[in-house]
Amino acid sequence: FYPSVDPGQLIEKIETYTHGNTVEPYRVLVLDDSRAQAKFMENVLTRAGMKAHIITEPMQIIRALDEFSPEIIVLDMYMPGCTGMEIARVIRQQDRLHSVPIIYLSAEDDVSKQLHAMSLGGDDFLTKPIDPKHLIATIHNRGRRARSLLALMIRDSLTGLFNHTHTLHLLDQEIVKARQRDQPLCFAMLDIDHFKKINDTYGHPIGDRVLRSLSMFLKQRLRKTDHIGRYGGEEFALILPGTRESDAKNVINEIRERFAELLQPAGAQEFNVTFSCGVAAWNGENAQALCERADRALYEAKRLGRNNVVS
Ligand code: GH3
Ligand code: MG
Ligand code: MG
Ligand code: MG
Repeated sequence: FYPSVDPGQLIEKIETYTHGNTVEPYRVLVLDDSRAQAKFMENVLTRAGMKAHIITEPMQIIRALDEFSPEIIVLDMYMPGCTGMEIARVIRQQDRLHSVPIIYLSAEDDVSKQLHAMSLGGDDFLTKPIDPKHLIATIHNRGRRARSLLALMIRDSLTGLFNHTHTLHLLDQEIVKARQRDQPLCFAMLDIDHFKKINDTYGHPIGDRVLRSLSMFLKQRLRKTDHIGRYGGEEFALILPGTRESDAKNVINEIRERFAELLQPAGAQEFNVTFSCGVAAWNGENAQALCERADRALYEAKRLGRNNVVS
């Protein structure tokens, strides 16, 4: 039933409103045991400007989730040895995949069975034969909402920097890359000096503005490939891929000196803010151990009198 319509024709129209601008293509994972259906899906998705990863055996799902890291998952219902429902249940058990939309695509037309499948973690139930326009529109809408939700989930709302959880996730990823590429990596923990006093003297809103001011400052001065996170209240984490310890220290010291010169306005008054920083060069250890070393270096920087960078 599938290739009765020429996908190319209708997809071109869809493209104009879904991918008119330069959005990263949605990564869509499709599991369907029918090779013909799989091929059809690949064709439809690719022509709609999406990145399709097609698998035809349920056993391949674990690896595909890991390596392809899909943003949307399309599941067939009936396959040898396994149902789409079972797959959905497994996916939903993983925190990391909690908000990834799951769309069933099946010939099953018994509504009670469809609802049962949805109750196990599916977001939509589409029936075959599917109109490609309908399929693409569903995937696109689900994908767009999942993306905007994710964007909120990984950022800190005050500064717009990555939040604590995502920063640690990025650190894990960068450690994997550094190992694969045999490249250096530095992690730095940065903490504003006497921040409590700033809040007490000028008020909490001014304190918040200092946090935003430092965030902007860091964003402007670090590389595109670096990651900046708000690790805690007035603590920031810097992940510097491809950077050696001495270079990291130099860059951060330069930022420290410049930031300390900035005058922070508070009504008719102005004041200066400094920070201390601990840097640790990755030496093959895991993320937790690396963080602990940076934290110890930060503690040392505070102990030595603040407004300095220690490795
Ligand atoms: P040190 O130099 O040793 O780091 O001293 P400190 O005062 O900076 O450190 P301390 O941990 O004693 O105080 C941190 C303060 O940061 C206390 C807390 O109220 C404040 N803080 C945490 N989060 C925020 C925030 O989002 N906004 C504001 N304005 N203040 C915050
Ligand atoms: Mg099937
Ligand atoms: Mg602190
Ligand atoms: Mg502090």
